[in-house]
Amino acid sequence: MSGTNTTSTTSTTSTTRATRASSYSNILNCIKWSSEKYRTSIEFSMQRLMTLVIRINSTKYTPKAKKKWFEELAQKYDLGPKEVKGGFLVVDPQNDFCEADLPNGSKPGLPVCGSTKIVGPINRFKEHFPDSSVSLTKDSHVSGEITFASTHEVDPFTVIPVTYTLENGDTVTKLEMSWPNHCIEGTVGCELHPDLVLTGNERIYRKGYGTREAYSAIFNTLGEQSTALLDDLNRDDIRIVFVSGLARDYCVGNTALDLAREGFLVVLLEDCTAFVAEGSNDAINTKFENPETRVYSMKSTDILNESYIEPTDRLYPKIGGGRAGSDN
Ligand code: VGL
Repeated sequence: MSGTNTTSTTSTTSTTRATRASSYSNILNCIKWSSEKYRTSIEFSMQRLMTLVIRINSTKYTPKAKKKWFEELAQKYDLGPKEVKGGFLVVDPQNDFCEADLPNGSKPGLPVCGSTKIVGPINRFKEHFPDSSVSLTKDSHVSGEITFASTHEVDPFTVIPVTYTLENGDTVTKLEMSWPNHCIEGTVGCELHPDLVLTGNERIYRKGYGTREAYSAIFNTLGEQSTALLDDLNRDDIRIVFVSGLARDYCVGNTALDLAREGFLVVLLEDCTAFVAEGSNDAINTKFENPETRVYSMKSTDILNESYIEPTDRLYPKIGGGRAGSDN
């Protein structure tokens, strides 16, 4: 499945959801416990925890160093290897959401303020992950899309009633934001930003295509599971998901909240996301701020804290057949 678009739809069993939820609450209990024990704030404990998680998952350090960090983490937080398996998700990093003119000289469909600034931090964070734990999503529309303002002949950014037909023939009407045309499949605006460093082996999921709008990378706006992302994360035992991309107030936000509801520990990388419009979707921001929703906001640069890393902990690309670290 690597490097291919996937559109298959399957459902999660309540058992897997319960298992993840319980491993998640184990992580939380440990953080609370450790913050009391070490008299640090929960935020500090979370940051140290995430720094260790990244190092243990990273492709950039020696197995020996990773073992040392895992032991620190296992001792401090009482976590097993499965519980610290991390994945990196980049939501909709597409040309149409970027601020600059597109590579073909045309204007982006739905430019997101500050979007260009996030590409560098995303690339630097991504360097730590093997391709198999990196997922990207692509907003994938057709012209005449159900939530395009042009389809309804209204001004973009007006809220409109949209009627969806369910499989059994019933209809559901929902209020939806109407958008300028964007991310139409086959156009340059739908393509991934050219400055993203990709190998082609990352997992890519299409969302928002067909007769349903989808902001979340897991469920569409009717709550139907619309990608295989959830099943893939689950199958790979990924329990902690670092979320980045565009836009924080829509697709990133809804994805982060859905992942948290599904029992994952979700870390939203503040400096790796940008808003369609600051304050445009206060409901989502309020949910992030609520500790019950379990979405932790942190800066990627704080997590990638490189202090206390010995030169011998690092794996360098082989130059002249040598490397700084040892392999055991
Ligand atoms: C998005 C608005 C409309 C997003 C997609 O990717 O956040 N926002 N469609």
